[in-house]
Amino acid sequence: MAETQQTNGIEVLETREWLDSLDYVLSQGGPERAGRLLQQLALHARRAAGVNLPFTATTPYQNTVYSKAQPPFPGSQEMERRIKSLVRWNAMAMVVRANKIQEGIGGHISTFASAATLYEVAFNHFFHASNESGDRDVVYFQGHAAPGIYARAYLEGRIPKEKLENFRRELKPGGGLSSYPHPWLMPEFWEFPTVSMGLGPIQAIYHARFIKYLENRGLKTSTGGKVWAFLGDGEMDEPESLGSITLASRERLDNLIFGVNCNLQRLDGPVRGNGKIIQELEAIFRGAGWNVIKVIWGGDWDPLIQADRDGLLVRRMGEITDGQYQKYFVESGAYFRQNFFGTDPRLLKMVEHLSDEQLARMRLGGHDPIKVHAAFRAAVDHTGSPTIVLAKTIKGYGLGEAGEGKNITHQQKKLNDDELQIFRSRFGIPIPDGELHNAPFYRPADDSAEIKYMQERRKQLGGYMPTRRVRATPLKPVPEALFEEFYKGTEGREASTTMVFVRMLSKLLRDPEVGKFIVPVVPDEARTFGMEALFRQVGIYSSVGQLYPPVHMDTLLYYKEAKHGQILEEGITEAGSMCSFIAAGTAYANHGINTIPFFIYYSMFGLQRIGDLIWLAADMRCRGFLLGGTAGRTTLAGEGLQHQDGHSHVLALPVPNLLAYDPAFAYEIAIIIQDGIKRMYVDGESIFYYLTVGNEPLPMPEMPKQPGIRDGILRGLYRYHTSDKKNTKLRAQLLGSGAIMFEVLKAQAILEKDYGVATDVWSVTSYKELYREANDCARWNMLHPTKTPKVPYVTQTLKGAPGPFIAASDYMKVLPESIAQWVPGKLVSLGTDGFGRSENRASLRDFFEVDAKHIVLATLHALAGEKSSEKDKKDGGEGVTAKMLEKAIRDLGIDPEKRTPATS
Ligand SMILES: Cc1ncc(C[n+]2csc(CCOP(=O)(O)OP(=O)(O)O)c2C)c(N)n1
Ligand SMILES: [Mg+2]
Repeated sequence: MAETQQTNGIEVLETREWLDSLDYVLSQGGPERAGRLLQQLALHARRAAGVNLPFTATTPYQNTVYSKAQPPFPGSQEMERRIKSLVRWNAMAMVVRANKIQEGIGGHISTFASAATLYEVAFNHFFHASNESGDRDVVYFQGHAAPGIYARAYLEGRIPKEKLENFRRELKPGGGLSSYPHPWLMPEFWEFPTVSMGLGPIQAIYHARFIKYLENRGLKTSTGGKVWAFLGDGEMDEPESLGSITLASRERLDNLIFGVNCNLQRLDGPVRGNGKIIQELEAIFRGAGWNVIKVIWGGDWDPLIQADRDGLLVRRMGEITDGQYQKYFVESGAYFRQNFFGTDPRLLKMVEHLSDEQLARMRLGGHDPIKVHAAFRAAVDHTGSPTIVLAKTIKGYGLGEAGEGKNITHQQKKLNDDELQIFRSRFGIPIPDGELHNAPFYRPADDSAEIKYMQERRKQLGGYMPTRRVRATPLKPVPEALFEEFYKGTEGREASTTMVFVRMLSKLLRDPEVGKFIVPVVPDEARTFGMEALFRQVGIYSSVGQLYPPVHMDTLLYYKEAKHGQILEEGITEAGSMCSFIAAGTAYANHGINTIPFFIYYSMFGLQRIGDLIWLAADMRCRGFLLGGTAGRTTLAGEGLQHQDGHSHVLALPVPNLLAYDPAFAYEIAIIIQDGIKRMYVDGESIFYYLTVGNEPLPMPEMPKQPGIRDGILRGLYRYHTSDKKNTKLRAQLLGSGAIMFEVLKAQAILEKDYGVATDVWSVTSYKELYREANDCARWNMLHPTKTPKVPYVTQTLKGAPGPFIAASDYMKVLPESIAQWVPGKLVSLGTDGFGRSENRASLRDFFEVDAKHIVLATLHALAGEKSSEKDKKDGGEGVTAKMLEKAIRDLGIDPEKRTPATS
């Protein structure tokens, strides 16, 4: 016992001596010198005696920026506090009023309440709408903090009071404000939809990377802008939040700053009740190579921390779980004293000069403008890696009993009169008691000191934020000559539609006008799509060029990485690739650059896997072309059920401004892409495209010379082939799409030759377009009963075509069925409902019943049900009878007892 004490005694002495020496080095050489010394010591210990220091991914639970190293605050703290209070009040009032007027309309008070200081410091000192080089910062605002952003815009005079009144009532006369950031709904205000959690952070990473891409390729000359992403600590649990963080460090994205509001709570309760979210995130991000800045304690704590020579306080801070910290927020100062400091008399002694009241009000770092400013300054000045600022705050800060730190706070939308009064008094809003009940908005006069101050700050920083603007001027249309070879077809040679597309892409890349704007994006699948020749032609983008001699350098197809490389070869990440697509497809607005992205991927891993990002792209008015490669449930042979896509066109239906095409022929692709570039980049429409392309080699025909074919291709339907057969009573119309068009053409030949059915063939390039237009007509007709009814394009086009309509595609039957009510006749749909199989194309098409023989059978069966056929039979004519059908089944070699593909 005595010996241990003695050992301890020596240890204490020894420790003290080392600490004194270190203090001396610190005072003489500063923190950097001390840091180097410590590194040398660690190295020496390891080399000399194999001392292995225990791995720690975290630093102690204290602020990263040492209080003595804080820069002076560059503004008037008092003025900024008053402005912040006004923003707080109006943000709260907006939600409370909206819910008083319309029960259940929703909104969030507590998210912004906890983040107000983070935003206000940034708005007054960091967010550049324009910097000296003409560059700008882009900011991803946390979706649920929207009321705070609106409240500030109201004070700036950018949003009138009437609109504030209509928060979440967008359909009110005069318009309202959308719940969350939606560029679709507020195209001059919001830039980035962020409310689907996790999509903000991943977008921000790829956006920051795309900015470097633009700069390295010489397309963007202004520099120095930062990408800020303000995020929730609960949000960091989304896989998309963390999934791409190593890209940011690998690419040394020092133009990227994450600000995580660590209020320790999410919707239901604590983010990490039994742990510490700040430490966990620090470990993750440090491990990934980010610069981590923690802002945990406010200035009130500085004297205590400085007096904590033995590290007792810091150790105690590190012991407490987040669940317990949250309890301190709602409990009294006495509880805090007893529970936190009461474990050690020395800790108690540290705070004996503070009253319970004072203890309860000790501010956290995220609520202290000086600490937040210091952290942001350090983040902005940091070079060589991305930065994450982890700021500790209290959820519902300022709401007091109405929610501060409580688990219900996220959902709090109403404050009673007492709570309003307390809030008003705490933040010093000059609204008299008598008027409080309705939580009125409050804005001081334009010439008040507060408004003048905030206007001046924004002027200094280049203007208001957020502001969305189309900054690019329209492109010229791509010359017709570029596409002409595709109108000619392949003269009997076989080519897949993927090959056709890649050839078109390669030509576009060479075009002197538009070439430099083309951004091919591919998630490690270029070889699958036969795109490897592009590696050499335009290079793969790499921010460092190519630091190694690539294999096969002597060949034409070597893996060429270059600083000015044009291809974004993203590796295996469809989500990341989609974010690059979005960054490129919105640069026309964000950076005034008309980049045209072409993102090609396995169609199965698109709308199904990253559908939420595609929805976001739509909201963001993103432009560009999504290419669902190796498409079609029966066209992609061998790959089986996790690869074979037969439903992406169904999943494309919900996205309002996404045009979806399933082209069969080279010339169709040419017409669609040419027109797409025009509509998006010349006419400036807020649309984007989805095209499926297959890998089955097929002879691409010449474009039929018929008037209106272009229009037909774009609108979704045109007649491809008219039967030569005259004088026959049996007539049918076949509708084909994508690779199944070639089965349709085979069926047409069989029907004519073996069954005497005169058969026309139609190419349906887009069921979605047909459905949308027909629906529009039907709606208009319902609303205008006295006017001449509009006839949908599909009805007009198919009018008078005799016989039943048989539609066959590589997609689900529901796709053609979506237009059935507008088809002037009986429609039978053949499609690929069900799980795919590993098989060859012929077997797959037999299994899914979309091959020529099933198309023939479906046609004969439909003819048998036709009125004319019934009549023929009565007349003893040549109508199709059940017996004939039975024979056809036999002759065609169809097994009537085979399993149903839809459910097997
Ligand atoms: C993908 C997704 N899932 C769920 C939600 C619903 N939701 C909205 S806010 C919220 C909690 C947010 O917590 P946190 O990220 O910590 O933000 P805080 O409000 O605490 O700042 C949840 C679950 C959402 N918006 N997006
Ligand atoms: Mg939170």
